[in-house]
Amino acid sequence: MASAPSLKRTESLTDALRQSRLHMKRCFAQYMENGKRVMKLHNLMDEMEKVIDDKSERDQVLSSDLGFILCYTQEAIIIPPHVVFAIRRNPGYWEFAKVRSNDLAVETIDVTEYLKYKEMVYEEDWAKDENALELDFGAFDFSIPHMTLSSSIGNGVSFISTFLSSKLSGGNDNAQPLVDFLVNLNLQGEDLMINNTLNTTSKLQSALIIAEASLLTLSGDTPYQKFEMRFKEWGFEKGWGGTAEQVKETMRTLSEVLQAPDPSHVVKFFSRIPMILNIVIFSPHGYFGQSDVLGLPDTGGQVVYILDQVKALEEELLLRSERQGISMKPQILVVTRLIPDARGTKCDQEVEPIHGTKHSKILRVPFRTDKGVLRRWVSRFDIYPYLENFVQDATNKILDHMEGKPDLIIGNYTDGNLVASLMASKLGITQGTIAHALEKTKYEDSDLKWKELDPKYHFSCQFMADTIAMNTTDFIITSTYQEIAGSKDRPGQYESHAAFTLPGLCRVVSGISVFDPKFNIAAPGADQSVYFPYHEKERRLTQFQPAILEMLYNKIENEEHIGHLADKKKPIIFSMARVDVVKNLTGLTEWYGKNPRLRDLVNLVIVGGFFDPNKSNDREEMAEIKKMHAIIDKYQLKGQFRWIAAQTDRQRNGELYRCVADTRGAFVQPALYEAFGLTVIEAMNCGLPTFATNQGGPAEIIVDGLSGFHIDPNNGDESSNKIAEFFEKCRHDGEYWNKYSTEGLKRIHECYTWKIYAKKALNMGNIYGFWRQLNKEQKTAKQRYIQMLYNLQFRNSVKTVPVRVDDVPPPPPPP
Ligand code: UDP
Ligand code: LCN
Repeated sequence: MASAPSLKRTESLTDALRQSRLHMKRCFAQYMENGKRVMKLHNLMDEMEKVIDDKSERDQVLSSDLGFILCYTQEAIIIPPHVVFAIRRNPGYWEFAKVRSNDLAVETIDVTEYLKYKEMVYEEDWAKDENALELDFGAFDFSIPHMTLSSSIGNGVSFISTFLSSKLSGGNDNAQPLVDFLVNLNLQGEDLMINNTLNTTSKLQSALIIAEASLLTLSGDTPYQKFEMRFKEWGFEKGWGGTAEQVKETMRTLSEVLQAPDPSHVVKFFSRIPMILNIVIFSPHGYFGQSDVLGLPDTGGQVVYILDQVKALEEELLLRSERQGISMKPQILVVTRLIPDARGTKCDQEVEPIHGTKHSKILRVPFRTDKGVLRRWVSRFDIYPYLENFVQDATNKILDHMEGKPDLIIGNYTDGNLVASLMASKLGITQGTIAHALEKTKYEDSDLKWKELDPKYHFSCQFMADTIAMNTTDFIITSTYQEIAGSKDRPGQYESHAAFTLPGLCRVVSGISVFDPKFNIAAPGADQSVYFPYHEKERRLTQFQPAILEMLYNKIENEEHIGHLADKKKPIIFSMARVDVVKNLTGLTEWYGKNPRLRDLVNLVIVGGFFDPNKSNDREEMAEIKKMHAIIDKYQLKGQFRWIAAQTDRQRNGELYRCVADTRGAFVQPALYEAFGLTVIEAMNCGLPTFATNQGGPAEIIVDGLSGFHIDPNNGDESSNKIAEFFEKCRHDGEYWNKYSTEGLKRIHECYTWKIYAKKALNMGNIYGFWRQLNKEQKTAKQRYIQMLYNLQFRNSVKTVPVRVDDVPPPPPPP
């Protein structure tokens, strides 16, 4: 965990306490009153209110240095007579200080000591055990450069290319690792770029000069085959380009890198060389399919993301291989679980070509236990006992399908990232990870309370699997900055793994640093052939419109919709999500119910889940469904509100967003927390003005008041009034709605497209492919540590997860 170098630490806290000593003493005495515990900032404030009941006095205290420090306090641990503060003034930067309540003496402590205080609340004996297991992944990173600025977090490629450019400069010897790397470049058994003839920097530089001169005599479009033989004699292999012009540009870039490297040339060169053709993408859990799977347990945006990602990556790979002049075709395999009890989906098929691609497939491998193949679905929280066999079986199948090793392995979510780590380290392949959402920050104090939560969530496995994968992987793709390092007030999802503790199991004093250059932001897009603007009339999928209008407006209540919209002229505010607590569709419905102004201005339509709680096999979902029915009754919403069951047809959903835009309505994403929020960018792509939660990814997607609006899910009145104000303004100003529709689209085109994503992701694959070679020794040492941890600790945690047995025997084999 980084600590802020410029802060005066202890002195500033001591001074702060001195400023309002009397009040502070009372306050600290109050904190002591209920004994040892963990307090969040709002708890500290509430307790302060109890002892300083005069508001002006309280304001005075809060405007002092102490108030300033309190604002940055994330939590405090009360272990009488001490209050121990965790202070975070900037993303990634933490300080820890201990204050003695009776005399307000202050002492700065390190992260290990801080974690021990936290453990004291839950497991004092273990906290005091001098030999308790402590994990320190950072101990292996001494040779890896780290960023220092919070603003640089997530710009790994740019940081590494700057570092590489200085490492490669200063003489031929320094550039030799790049030459060695190019000599060894090989894809599917074919040597590329240069052969052993050009095995030193000076030989390569001279040959590049000769080759470039010869290229000047050729017209730019001369195919590589025309001069291939001559180039081979000089030591060049395929991969430089398909035409003389392309070859010249790649050679010129390399010459620049060898002469005086600068970061932009390093990035450009690595974006041009053929290092990746075959990619494996792991997403083992849930139902992974191309139709009828959304709405099934654990199956949401991750599936949408991966299918779109594959299309974009394949397109970019095809473009690149043509530009590189190589004839081999890329292949992407999405590897997931084969589920024999497929509930009408194709999840029981071993191989399925991916729509919209030429060479990509889904490969399904079943979970195998001692009792044979597991037929039923298992929750992502219970998946750990099956993963080792899955890796073995999947690896064999992948090697078979690809007729060799992949060039890049990408994992998704905890299970996929663990599996990717095991396979990538075994085969020595570049690895990337994607979390979508890390579970740790979703539940308060989930690390400290792991024992209580483990029977349901198996966090002892999940948090360790995540930490193992973060440390094994070569690079991490995130959708937003906040996913890594949060915001000013809220720590990021990865940041929460910087230091944490599972009392009784292990204390992670250094899990991952958000300043590690492996972090990169590459935001996903939405498929623009499905989600395109409402005003592109000639592209509109008119065939769906009658059914959509029926679904929105008819008065019938059935299995697909309940409620109805009496006034069809009103704009619609629309939301679509899985019906779980965090998505907060019930919250939105209640805000609407409570706000007569909003009800007067617009209708509300939500899409998600089923109406019959008994159809769900998820307790949380059942409760949300029941709550929704209660809200509809309580606020008498029928006539202004329509609830449509989960919709699985993406094409039709695209048209649905556009039909809502036709009403000059808006999309509302009210989640209590959203890791990224694909629906937000789907809506914006369709030109639908969007209001989205300020908790998580959407806060970054939308610039509040410019390309849409932020709403506070914890302040329903304020949020519903903000929406009402928008529609009031729209009533009076015909252009107001258009402005937000256009600005939303502009934001998408600038930052959130799959094209931008694919370029970034493949550049990462290449540059980190080289980086891992440069840091081989450090990587091997860390890998050994991880392997030991995996064997001695993680496997034991996995043993605590029950192995499922199918309730019904498998059907007899066909005669
Ligand atoms: N979705 C859908 N039908 C539904 C609900 C959601 O097709 O009834 C789609 C939605 O269009 C989006 C994805 O599921 O593509 C949800 O992704 P998001 O990132 O919003 O949330 P997640 O479910 O991944 O948490
Ligand atoms: C999971 C989530 O919770 C969403 O916020 C993301 O948009 C989705 O995955 C795709 O990454």
